Amino acid sequence: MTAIKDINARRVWDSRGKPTVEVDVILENGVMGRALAPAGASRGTREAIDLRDGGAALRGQNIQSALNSVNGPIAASLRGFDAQDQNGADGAILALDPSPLKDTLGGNATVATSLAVLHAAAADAGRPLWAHIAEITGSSPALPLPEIQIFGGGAHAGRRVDIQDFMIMVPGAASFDEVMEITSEVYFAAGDIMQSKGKLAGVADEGGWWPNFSSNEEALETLIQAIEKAGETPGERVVVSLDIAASEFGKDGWYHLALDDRRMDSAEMIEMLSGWLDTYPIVAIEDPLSEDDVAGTIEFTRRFGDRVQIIGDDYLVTNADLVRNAQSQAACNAVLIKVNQAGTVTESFDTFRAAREKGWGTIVSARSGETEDVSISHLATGLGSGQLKVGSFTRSERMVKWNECLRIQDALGSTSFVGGKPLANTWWGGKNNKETAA
Ligand code: 2PG
Ligand code: MG
Repeated sequence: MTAIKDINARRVWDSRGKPTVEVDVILENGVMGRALAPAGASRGTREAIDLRDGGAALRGQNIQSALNSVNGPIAASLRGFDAQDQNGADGAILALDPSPLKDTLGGNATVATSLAVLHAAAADAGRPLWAHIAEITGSSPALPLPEIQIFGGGAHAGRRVDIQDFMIMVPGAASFDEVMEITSEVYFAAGDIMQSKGKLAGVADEGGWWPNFSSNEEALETLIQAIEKAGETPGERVVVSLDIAASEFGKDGWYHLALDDRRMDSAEMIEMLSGWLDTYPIVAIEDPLSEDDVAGTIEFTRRFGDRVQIIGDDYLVTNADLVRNAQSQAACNAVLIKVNQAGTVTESFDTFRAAREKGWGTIVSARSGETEDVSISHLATGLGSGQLKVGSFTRSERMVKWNECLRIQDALGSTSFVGGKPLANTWWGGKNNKETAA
């Protein structure tokens, strides 16, 4: 056992220039672990909250109250605790704030502390974080398949398009390295096409291009053209994935696409997505319906669950109970894992296990507000989650995560990459790709 000697929180700044929480956990032997809290913009209503001070200063975004949670009650309760007992440390945090949304301590306080304990324990055990995570969860480590944003939309681009993330995956690549190479070609091809058509308006919150499209479908068409311009055949090595983030424009069973000036009920929304699934090589779709549209999500899963990955983000908020409930209703077949939605590492592991028990897909994900923290690259690898979603292919708070995976690749070997498998044998070899693969 190595006891926690001290815990210090300080204010640092995230990728949006907003204050966030950084926590140092220092052990008796001088070993230290450090982690930073990310922040979402399109947040699920049931996820752990970020405690912010309100008031006029810093637009109400200051986090002194969250720092006080860490430096006060959390530090007092964890001092002397065995850093190797992640479960126990997280249990002690939860005992201080049993509220479902962590609104007493703040999810930003709890997530940074919980992850810092994990880092300290890994350093104390003398192993890389990914190896520590694999060890304590009994998982087989593997380099994840990246899900990479090419255009941003929704809450991340002034709602310039309604759909939030237009992404690619490169399951046909032989290594993580090759995924990066192909992604770079597609990303810049997309920028060139948009520039030449006068559709380029800058870069969105997560580093994807900020589009000036006149319809959501134009974004999809342009993505396909970019894949082709990069010398690839869409649906072969490179496939498409979307985060609809439908809670941002859907409520009470109604959906309003501002760009297309279209109001739809749940059934019409499903029909529109069905058309996209038939037309484009889309293999994964996140939050296709809003978080309050349970019937729609069940219906969407019934119709398309055998051919695409249907990922719950705002719908499941990294909550093991919500995952089990969705499984019993046959809603979704995969879950996004965001540690700050749950609030602690242990709760995120529980959600991961609940998903895996029923054969669900698991995608470790960043937030739109990010930092230099690379914990999620290690989490995705150590858990063998299968996929990692980080945002786009520019800006250091994104690239630092991809680059960390490349360093892990050196340690693990390129054969540990989950992609490179024959398409027809995988979930991404869904209908669209089986036709191409046949
Ligand atoms: C999402 C994330 C990342 P945010 O919806 O999946 O793209 O966005 O962090 O704003 O919730
Ligand atoms: Mg999402």
